[in-house]
Amino acid sequence: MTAFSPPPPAIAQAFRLALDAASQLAGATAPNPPVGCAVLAADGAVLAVEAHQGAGLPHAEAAALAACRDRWDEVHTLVVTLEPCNHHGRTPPCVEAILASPARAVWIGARDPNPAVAGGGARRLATAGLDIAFVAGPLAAESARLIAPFAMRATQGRPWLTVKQAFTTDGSMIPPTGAKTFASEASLDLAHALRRRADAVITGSGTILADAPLLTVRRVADPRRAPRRLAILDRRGRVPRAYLDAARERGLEPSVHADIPALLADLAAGGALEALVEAGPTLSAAFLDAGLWDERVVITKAARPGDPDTVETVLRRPAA
Ligand code: AOF
Ligand code: ZN
Repeated sequence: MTAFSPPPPAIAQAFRLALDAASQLAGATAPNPPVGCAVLAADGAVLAVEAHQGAGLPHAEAAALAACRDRWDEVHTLVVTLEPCNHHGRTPPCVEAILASPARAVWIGARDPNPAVAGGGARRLATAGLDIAFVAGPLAAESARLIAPFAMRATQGRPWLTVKQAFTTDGSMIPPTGAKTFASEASLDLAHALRRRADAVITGSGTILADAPLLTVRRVADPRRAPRRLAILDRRGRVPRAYLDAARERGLEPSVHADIPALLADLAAGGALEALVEAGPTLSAAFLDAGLWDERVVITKAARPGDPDTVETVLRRPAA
């Protein structure tokens, strides 16, 4: 690669744009991963930034190149959060679109864990004479984190599991009498952002019987088009049909399961990449104790009214 064309800060800035564009679509693309792509001119000018909008729609690279039609001859470098695909799926291979463009270089954030792609896209582009580089450091880690749910389903056959819990400072998960939550406005925004990026919410019959939670995304914009799954662990068939019907009317797709492995297998088979466990203490502990979690988000209510809640996020295995 001609060392400074475009200059390294322009590449880093392009990764930032591509990662941010893709993150907006996390939770909307299943069973495909969220992917972002920026196209640069030789001097680093940004010609286009696009994200993959969902399965069956154009991949990020194809969309970004299509957005460069007016400045086609300036297309020089693609910066993409995921290795370009080299296979015919629901859409044609991105490597073909790249090879049909004037692009000479491609920067890649993460390798594609899809066995149908696995290294093939980067190799193919390199063989055709393009300069191919894999970004390193925090941008590589962010790119890997973005596709971690997709990789989890592809390699482990289960969705990425985020377990969200909220506690008072005395360690209780139970809200005061008459309230469904004790969380602050900021913590509620966070809870809805976590739901937005999930393809499924997992809860238990106890929580439903106690709170009848809505479990929809309301406080943040949600680009998702398909119904979000609501997977309920209910060994004894206690959840009333009326709750399931009302959930469907809210745009959710409820299902009832007798055990956790069956629930997870069903979600993965349905294409879910990420599931958010929003459950009471017993079911949350069941996931955590079985090692069935990838990310834990613990919200602790501030002791003094008006103070911000503390939020702790822990990844079980940090990305790359
Ligand atoms: C990319 N760019 O934006 C995405 C990729 O059925 P298809 O044609 O949509 O292909 C889906 C596979 O392509 C998916 O499993 C993953 O390996 C890759 N996703 N690849 O180059 C994209 N979304
Ligand atoms: Zn592709």
